[in-house]
Amino acid sequence: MSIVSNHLPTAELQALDAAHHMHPFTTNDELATRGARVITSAKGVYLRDSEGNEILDAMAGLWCVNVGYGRDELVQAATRQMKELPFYNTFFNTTHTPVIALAAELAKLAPEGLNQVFFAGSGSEANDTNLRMVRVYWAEKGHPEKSHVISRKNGYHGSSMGSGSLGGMSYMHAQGGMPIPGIHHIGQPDWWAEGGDHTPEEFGLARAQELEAKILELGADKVAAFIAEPIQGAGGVIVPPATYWPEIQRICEKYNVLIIADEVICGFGRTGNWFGSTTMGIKPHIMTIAKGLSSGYAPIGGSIVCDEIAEVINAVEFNHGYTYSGHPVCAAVALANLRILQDDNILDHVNNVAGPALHEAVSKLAEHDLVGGFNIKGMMASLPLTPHKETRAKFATDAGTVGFMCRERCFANNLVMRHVGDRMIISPPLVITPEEIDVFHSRAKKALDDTYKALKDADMLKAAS
Ligand code: PXG
Repeated sequence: MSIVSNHLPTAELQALDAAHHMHPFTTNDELATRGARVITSAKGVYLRDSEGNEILDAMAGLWCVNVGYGRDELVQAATRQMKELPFYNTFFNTTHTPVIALAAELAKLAPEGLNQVFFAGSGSEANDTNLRMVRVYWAEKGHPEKSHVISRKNGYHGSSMGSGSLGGMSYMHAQGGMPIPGIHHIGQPDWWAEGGDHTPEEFGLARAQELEAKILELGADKVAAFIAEPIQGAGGVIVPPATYWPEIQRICEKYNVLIIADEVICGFGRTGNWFGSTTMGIKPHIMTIAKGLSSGYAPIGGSIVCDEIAEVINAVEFNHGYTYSGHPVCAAVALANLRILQDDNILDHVNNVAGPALHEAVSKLAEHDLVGGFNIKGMMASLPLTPHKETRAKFATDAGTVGFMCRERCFANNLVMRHVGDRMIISPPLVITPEEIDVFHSRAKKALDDTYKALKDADMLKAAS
């Protein structure tokens, strides 16, 4: 076997990567000509690459490394569990202590009435579980036709056939036969991009009422559930207007439609509470969890299910599950991660220290000529880029061109900010300190200055007509 280690020159690692590794959501041929960035190690909020750069990770990996890199407690938990019981399944009438402890802890942390957990290996798998579970629930209640699910354009729920169909990403639907039948998408509450002359409150209400219109169009007796992220993440950190969620809640109650809150990004402290549902005042029947559940140290996801649904599902054999449902090592790591979040009072840190500091940094960045405003809740934020602040104008270039240019200049300044179209996204580890947020601010400011200059030089500061 060839030895591949961090000691190899970057170019050799890149060549091997290009020869054999197909990256997700990537034009691999294009990447092969540039070479992938090779990350070699990480500590706290900083990544190190194969060229020795120390990069501030303002995306917490992929919205997940909530407790930061290099937490020895998580390494110890995995090591202990690997030695004791590296794997056993949770099928065939068996269980094990890590999964028992994790399910019990999640029931304690979840909102009242959500007390049972079905485990999966990822957010995508968990949402596939949810799709089947709500359909089985209604079928068992004597309403098999109550099977349609309503979701939102530009929502993200995963990449499998089921979860990708629940998601509303048109570029995903364009490939491979998605969405599957029985899933319907309504408009998103993105006031900044789509609100026009409406106030945010009017717009939030109007977008929520699209749900009522869709339920009436399909027939309330056909609609099983509505699924949404409390705050859209991959869609661009879209914090809905205050009128949105109360109206959604009212509509779902009126028509007996279940609410699935996808907490994969919002969960575990990201919005300042254990769950985004609490922050946004949602009463969900099912919550999807993953990412921050283990701070990304081990792949684990799941569905936290309300008593009413659990009672029905538990009375039958639900023919569903994954080899790694409740994987003991992942469960042990998740449990240790939840302990860190509690022992280190990370929610307090988010609410009283890091959240306010990030708010200040982001609002200062929003003063930049290239930035049209900002969205923030807790430790997730976005900065929409615009050629004209006052009108929230879009760029004349294809959506994403300017965002990509800015992301590249972030990298050049040792900062990871992701772009969604022409919006810059910020979702750092929750443990980030005010001093590290200062570093974030100065690198982000420099990246914005560099982008602005490049746009000016190329005569690209033009609004779409
Ligand atoms: N729900 C939500 C809200 C997510 O953000 C998933 C489900 C799917 O989870 P898994 O573990 O199957 O990936 C996600 C994942 C991005 C990006 O570029 C975001 C996600 C995944 C990949 C990329 O912002 N979110």
